[in-house]
Amino acid sequence: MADHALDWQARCPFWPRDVADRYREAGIWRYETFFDLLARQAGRLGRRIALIDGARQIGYDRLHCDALALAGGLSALGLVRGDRVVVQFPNCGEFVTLFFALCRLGVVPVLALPGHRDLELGQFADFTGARAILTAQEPKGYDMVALARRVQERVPSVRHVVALGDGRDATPFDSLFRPDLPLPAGPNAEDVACFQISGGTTGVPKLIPRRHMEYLYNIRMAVAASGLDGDTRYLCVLPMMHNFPMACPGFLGTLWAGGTVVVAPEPEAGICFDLIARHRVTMTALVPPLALLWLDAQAGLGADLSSLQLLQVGGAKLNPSSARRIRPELGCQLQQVFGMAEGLVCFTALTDSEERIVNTQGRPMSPWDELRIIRPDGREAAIGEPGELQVRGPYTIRGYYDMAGHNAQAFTADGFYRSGDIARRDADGAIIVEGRAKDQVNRGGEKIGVDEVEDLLVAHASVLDAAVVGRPDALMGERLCAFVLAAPGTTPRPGALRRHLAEAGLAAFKIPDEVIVLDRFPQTGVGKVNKRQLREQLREAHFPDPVAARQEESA
Ligand code: OOB
Repeated sequence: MADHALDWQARCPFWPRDVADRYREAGIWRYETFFDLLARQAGRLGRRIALIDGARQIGYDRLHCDALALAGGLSALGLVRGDRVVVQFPNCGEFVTLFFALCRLGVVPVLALPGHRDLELGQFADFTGARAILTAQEPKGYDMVALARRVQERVPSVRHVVALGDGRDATPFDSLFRPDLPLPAGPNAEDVACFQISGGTTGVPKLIPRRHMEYLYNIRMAVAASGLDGDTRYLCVLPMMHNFPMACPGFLGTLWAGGTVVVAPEPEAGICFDLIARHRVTMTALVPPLALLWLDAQAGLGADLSSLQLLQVGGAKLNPSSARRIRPELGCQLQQVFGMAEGLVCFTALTDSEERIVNTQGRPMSPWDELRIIRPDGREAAIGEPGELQVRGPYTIRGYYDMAGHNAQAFTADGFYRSGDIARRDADGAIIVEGRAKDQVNRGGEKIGVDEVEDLLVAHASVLDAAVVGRPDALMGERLCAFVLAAPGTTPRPGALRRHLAEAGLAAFKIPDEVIVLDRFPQTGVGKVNKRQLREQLREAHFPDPVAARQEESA
């Protein structure tokens, strides 16, 4: 294999040599890849069920054989160690097989979310020089293959579109299982295993390189923090490629512990409650809005959730009053999870008092995590005092892929990641998230960098200027609200602006829930748009609520 296939890894910042040596010597980073893990589990657990997807029950040995066979087919396509591919899959067992097959070859997936569209996929493919897009077509869903084809037309490096399901002219995923083919040597444990996507605060996508040895450490620690073992039956509800349901501890942690992953095709309470009862699911992970929907659904359904022992909630702040309802209404323990695709993950402990579980976002999962809270004046905060949370450690990246300029701002000179979260720590070291310093909206766990949306709005002929903010919302935590100024002689129409964003290829979850036209923006002392005042205006509610606004618009 040509060495230049791995050249791009030099653009993924690594830990300083002495720090890396310390992590290796302490046994934190071990020489193991994800595929080694699967091979080990297959040898140890044989036909024990690893995965349940619909009517299919797949044993560890079978998953291992399938991943090897799929690696054969991917290799026959010409994919080699170090190549990047964009993967956009719904929740299904095949995603697990694909992940391990890619890990076997050292082909690195950019893990796109199901909601990403032309704009995001194009950026990922272009930015990484991806060789293929692997996607899945559901019978009645959005045309994912057409999306992948449009991206392929624009990005010359993309040679193949592979599709699971009804792929028409794409290479059928099912044709890639080639157990007969010899495989080349696999990756090193310190190679990048996959790219997670950052929520983003700037217009460009930021790719988070996660490496085998540090991501496996992440998984081991998460498994310990949430008490998984061979009897765990984990229902995978959130999109499987996201760091939380993938590795914190998620489906990978479940396989690490020798348990069984049950795939939920949709997060809907009725569907998931059936799966929980049928497969005696013991734990799952949700974002706060889903937890609220499940609570309300259970009040009506009274489903049999007796097997469920642990519900993890994270991705956005869970308010204490909802947190308090989990145990009495769902009959299971709550574990708050505060994490980020860049690394750091905090959990409330299973042994914590109910008060701590309800009121804090837990403690860092590794004793090697270094956290500090920095006040606006640059000093380190005292206990209880809020400030920006900064972190470094053995599974927190030291920089995004190929972003030297941005990395210099997003990371401190001594290697701490500036999370952009405002938090405080209590006397026992637990984190309480108070807010956000970054210009990002957290819409029920889905992160939206507002710059990207503002830039696209301003590109519309009727918009002179745009300011996008979050509006507090009882269910979603925040919804996306765009304020716009009219270009001279025009009248911006909210519906037309939303269509404009969709036609630009923006993911649906980034399209503002409401668009409000103003005559002028409130300004700060230096003449910038005063977003705080815009948020306050929203809170004062002299604007119509989003549902009413939408009805007005469609009328
Ligand atoms: C998880 O990862 P990301 O990368 O989608 O988002 C990270 C950001 C954090 O910086 C914070 O702003 C917010 O999401 N967040 C929370 C939270 N968990 C995440 N804010 C308040 N309370 C929480 N419990 O969202 C993620 C990754 C791994 C595990 C769990 C969540």
